[in-house]
Amino acid sequence: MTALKATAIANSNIALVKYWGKRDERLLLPANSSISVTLDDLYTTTTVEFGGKRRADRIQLDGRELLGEERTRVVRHLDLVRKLAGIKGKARVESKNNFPTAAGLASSASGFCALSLAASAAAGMGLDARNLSILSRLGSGSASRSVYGGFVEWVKGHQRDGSDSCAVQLADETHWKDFRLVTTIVTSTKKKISSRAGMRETVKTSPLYKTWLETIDPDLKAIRKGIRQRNLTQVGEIAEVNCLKMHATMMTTTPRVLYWQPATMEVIRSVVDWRASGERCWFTIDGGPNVKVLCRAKDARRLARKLEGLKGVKKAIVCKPGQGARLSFKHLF
Ligand code: 2P0
Repeated sequence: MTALKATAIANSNIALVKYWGKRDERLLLPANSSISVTLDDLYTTTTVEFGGKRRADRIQLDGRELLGEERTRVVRHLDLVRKLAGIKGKARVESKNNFPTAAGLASSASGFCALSLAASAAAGMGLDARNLSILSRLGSGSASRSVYGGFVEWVKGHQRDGSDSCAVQLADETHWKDFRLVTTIVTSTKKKISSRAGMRETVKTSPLYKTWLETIDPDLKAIRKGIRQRNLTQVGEIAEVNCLKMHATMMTTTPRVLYWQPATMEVIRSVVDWRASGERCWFTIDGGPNVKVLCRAKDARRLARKLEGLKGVKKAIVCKPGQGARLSFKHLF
């Protein structure tokens, strides 16, 4: 068979109302809907080629051959694409992140979205955005949201087969030009507990999990309105409290899921103190130690410098709302 090749770029996304916990582990169906912003400056580029004379899939990330569990997840996703497309050829996959992998910067979101788009295009599938979101979700839940630019909701859906669990765009990347998210990096080492394992244990053992789910709908409703009205105070307040609720739920899991480092607390305290003295800034934290700070465009560079001055903060990256996943003609091999 002749080689079929495609390259895709997908940006990372950061949830403002978080996804934490599944109702179906196999189909990656979430227990709650979530809302995120797609970021312009953090992205994954992936080239997939099926066919040729390969006897096994060959998968590289940032020049390193994937092994073990990481490789298995990608091979399983390629198997799904091969099944849907009705093709058999083994694949060569090369993927490049422009940010540290597995450091709480949502690499699985951009990674599985780019893989889904590149692999489905290479296999000649030509998926629409809805089906691309569903395919991406089957690789990693948060990847379903990176299909779209701007502000995005992953609607949890109700069907048992997951056919209505996919992302929708709330507003594109031009809607809120003044919105910025400053990502701090306090560590770029790989975390010990994956989000997948952490959320599985949380659902099973955290006494707060039921309450977490009960408070999601009001948060979704308020943040949708805040995004529509470009109201940073409203979006910031909801995002900050939602993130603290998620972390409280994680921390009360057995065994505990504790991602924070001393520098995480240093940033949290500083953001709260700066706000008390008039700064317009709010924080959010994913499944990792790095803190993201929501603010206005005109304050972003100054806040990034202040954040870089804090103990334990290695770097602060200013991001705008970015675009959705797209194909590229610049193949990586
Ligand atoms: C989110 N996170 O909404 C939440 C907030 C981390 C904290 O989605 O098992 O890598 O592949 O569906 O998507 C991280 O979880 O987990 C995540 P799987 P995923 O962004």
